[in-house]
Amino acid sequence: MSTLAQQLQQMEAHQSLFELAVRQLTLPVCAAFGSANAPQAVSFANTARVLSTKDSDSVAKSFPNSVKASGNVVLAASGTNAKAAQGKRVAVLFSGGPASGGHNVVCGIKRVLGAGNTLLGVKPGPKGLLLGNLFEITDADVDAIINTGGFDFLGTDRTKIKTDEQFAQVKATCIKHNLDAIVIVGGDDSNTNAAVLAEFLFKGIKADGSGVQVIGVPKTIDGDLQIGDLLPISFGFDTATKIYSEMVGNILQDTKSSLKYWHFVKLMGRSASHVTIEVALQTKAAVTLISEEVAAKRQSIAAIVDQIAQIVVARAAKGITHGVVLVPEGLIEFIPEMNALIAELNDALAHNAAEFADEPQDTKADFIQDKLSADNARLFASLPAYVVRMLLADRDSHGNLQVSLIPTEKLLVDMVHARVKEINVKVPFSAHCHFLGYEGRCGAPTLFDAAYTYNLGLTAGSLILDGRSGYMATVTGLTTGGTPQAIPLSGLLNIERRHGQDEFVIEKALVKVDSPAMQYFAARRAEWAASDLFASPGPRQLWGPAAYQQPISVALNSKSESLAFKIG
Ligand code: FBP
Repeated sequence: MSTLAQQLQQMEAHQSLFELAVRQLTLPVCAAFGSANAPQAVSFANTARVLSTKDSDSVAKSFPNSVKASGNVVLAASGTNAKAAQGKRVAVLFSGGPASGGHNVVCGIKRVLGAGNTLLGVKPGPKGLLLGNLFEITDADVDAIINTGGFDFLGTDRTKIKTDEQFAQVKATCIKHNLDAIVIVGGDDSNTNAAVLAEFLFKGIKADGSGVQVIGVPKTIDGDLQIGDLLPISFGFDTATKIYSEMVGNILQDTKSSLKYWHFVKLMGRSASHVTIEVALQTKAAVTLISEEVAAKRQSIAAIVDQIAQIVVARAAKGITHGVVLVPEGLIEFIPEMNALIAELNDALAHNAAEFADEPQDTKADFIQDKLSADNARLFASLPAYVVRMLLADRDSHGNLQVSLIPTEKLLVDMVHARVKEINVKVPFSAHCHFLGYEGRCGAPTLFDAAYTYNLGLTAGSLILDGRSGYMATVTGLTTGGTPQAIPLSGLLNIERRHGQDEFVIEKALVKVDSPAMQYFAARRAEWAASDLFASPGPRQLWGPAAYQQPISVALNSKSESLAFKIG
């Protein structure tokens, strides 16, 4: 019999009671893979669906090998692959921000490759591929990481592979490790990277003239990698939004208990408001802002602030002096006047970089304000110092404003406070700010993400054993058992102007203001604002009646009959 101290020490290093239990969870697999305990590789055949974008002709010229091989046709599993390749050496890497379920992608690939092939992990992310930092993943690794994390097993980074030198480094890594295939687990930009690499590595890489296959896997908590029914959602979104919803639900419970606070909660998600609308649908908070709607209605900051203040005042008249306001991370950039200001600021900072750098700290704002047009200068001057500071901060490696650093929630609190007092000085308004982001990206996956990612891994591994390259693995029919499919990456590429030049990119999917999820939300929000109808979704469940839930926005948008998902 061990002492409590000994038992506690045994729980260190990922051996908590929870982690021990989730490792034992058997994950359902699509019928195509056969039994859950010994999934088999599937082969793929063309479907009738051909993908195209406005730039398909240019894509065909720049990605000739990929387009010729796939014809931009979607593939679907066509049965067990009796001729699955053997002896393949496959590398897998994570790219971009972390998302729950990444470990299960690795586990799915490893299980379907079986003992006849080798899986190598790349650390960390695309940078690890350039450095040639690879190691062999074992069955014991799979047993340790399944249903846990996070991306901590391999780490991740945001290196964009674009220069000739970087392509040469990738080629050298492929040769050094005798790779046959690479799986890139990432978002829209990382899957664009996968498309570019697939074309570059298509042939002539190895001594016998053959190439290295590249397969993408769709991840991002932002939910902005969606392709209709072919890809209703990226993995990681469900876990992140369920974690945020639990926290917002807890805050809502607190508001109705302490009866005196408004909480302004900014939610991660970069530009798109998918995360925010999902948390709104889960929790029914009093006020939720959707960036895409703000842009569509061309709302000014003053209009947004007035809208919130009127709700605060109306609730106070009914004796409700508390509530929650959900704010999407990227809101600032969608407010037309702020967007115009940011665009002019970006130009002014770029054109006056040297003088701006030499300017003393306390006159930098005045210096740049003088370079702005009258309207933008007026708006800039009206902003509080903490927002101005972030607007003038260094841009990220892609030249973008770091929106997550801008305390939009604090700006709204200050402005709403002032507006409420203008409307009725007697209305109490005491507020707290929160930013929910990093705490949702690496929690143990929900059952939806755990099962989805495991099946995405089985699909990605099967595509490799079927000799495919230049596809993104997907699993469709998530409420009817699941079907492994493959989306030709070249069929998704558009040309966009980025950093002053034309680039092939996979378009970010923003919230559609006429989508079923948005329509449902718009039909309910007045009632959620008028009285406390909130729900507390509670912690995510891996067993029991609440475990089998897909995201509400996904269920609405895909016209599901219930929230339940069904794989297998
Ligand atoms: P990905 O699109 O790469 O999955 O990143 C998602 C995200 O979590 C965004 O929601 C957020 O704006 C950003 O990453 C934060 O980036 P970082 O991890 O570099 O701080």
